[in-house]
Amino acid sequence: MFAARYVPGEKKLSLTDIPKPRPGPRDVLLKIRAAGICHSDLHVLAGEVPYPHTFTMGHEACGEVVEKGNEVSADIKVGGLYAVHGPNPCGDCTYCRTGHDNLCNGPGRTFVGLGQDGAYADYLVVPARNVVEVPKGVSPEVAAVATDAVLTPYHAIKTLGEVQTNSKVLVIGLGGLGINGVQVAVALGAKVTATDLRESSLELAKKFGANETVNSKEIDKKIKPASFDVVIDFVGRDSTFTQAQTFVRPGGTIVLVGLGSSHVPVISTPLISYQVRVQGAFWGTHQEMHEIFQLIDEGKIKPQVETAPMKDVNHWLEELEAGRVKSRMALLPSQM
Ligand code: FEH
Ligand code: ZN
Repeated sequence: MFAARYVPGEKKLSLTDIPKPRPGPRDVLLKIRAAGICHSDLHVLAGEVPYPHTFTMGHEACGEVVEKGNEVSADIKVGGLYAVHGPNPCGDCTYCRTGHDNLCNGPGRTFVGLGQDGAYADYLVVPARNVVEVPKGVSPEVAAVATDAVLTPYHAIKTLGEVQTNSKVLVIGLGGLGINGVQVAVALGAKVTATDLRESSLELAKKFGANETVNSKEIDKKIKPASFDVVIDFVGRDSTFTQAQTFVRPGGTIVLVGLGSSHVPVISTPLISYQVRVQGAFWGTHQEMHEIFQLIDEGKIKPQVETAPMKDVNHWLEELEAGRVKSRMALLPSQM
């Protein structure tokens, strides 16, 4: 079968033909229908995460179950469309058993497509416990990107930011995750201000229900400091994290999602004297996967997705790196 494989030290994925995998007793074999691309792929290809071995990339997966192991529940239907929970939790460790399976520290556990074979391929084997059925009205490409580009902002805003009706929320950065973050916050009943450098992104945020939009270049002139309950930084650079500290209220929360740089500056005195909480956010849980698909099925979150042939994965990763992918990109296998 076709597979786009990470090879240590190489800056492009190797397009190869490898044997089709077989499911173990508790696994399902998915025929991939769509795979989302993500900046995390770029960090790996840049050597920032030094995986020592080769694997098929693609951590945003959606596919049709074509075979299941003999111990897999009857709930999983052959022929059904399923999305993969990329953190690939073990189900047994303390984190998994206490509702934090995105932080699973099971022995040898790696992420689907990041450290073990993922979805840039015709087929993928995953544990049956780590798939969620896709509602009938949701397309494979929307489901694939949702496993990260909706799940991550949802976890950051609802669970970690504890955003609720009338919360005052500032969303910094309206890329593939931030624009969905606006929709999540709106769906939770928050009063949402959205900021980015790109006017087109501000217009999209307005369309998705942001109460206010402001260009990042003008935010210091137009927005009252220390006035938001929750600020989510989807960029993670010095400038945006500094903005987050300027606009969060005393006793408020900053949720850091963006991996724009390896370090961000903390301005100690206001952080301490205002007792601001800074919260890192990582991906999301299996339970939250069910919740986001409910919101997507209800039309409350509309992920913007472009599609392209999977065989062109290296081209689209270059386009992503160059900032030319407008929303989120899902790759479709050739055997469609
Ligand atoms: C995945 C693995 C490691 C860091 C960040 C990510 C994100 O793509 C998940 O949201
Ligand atoms: Zn675990």
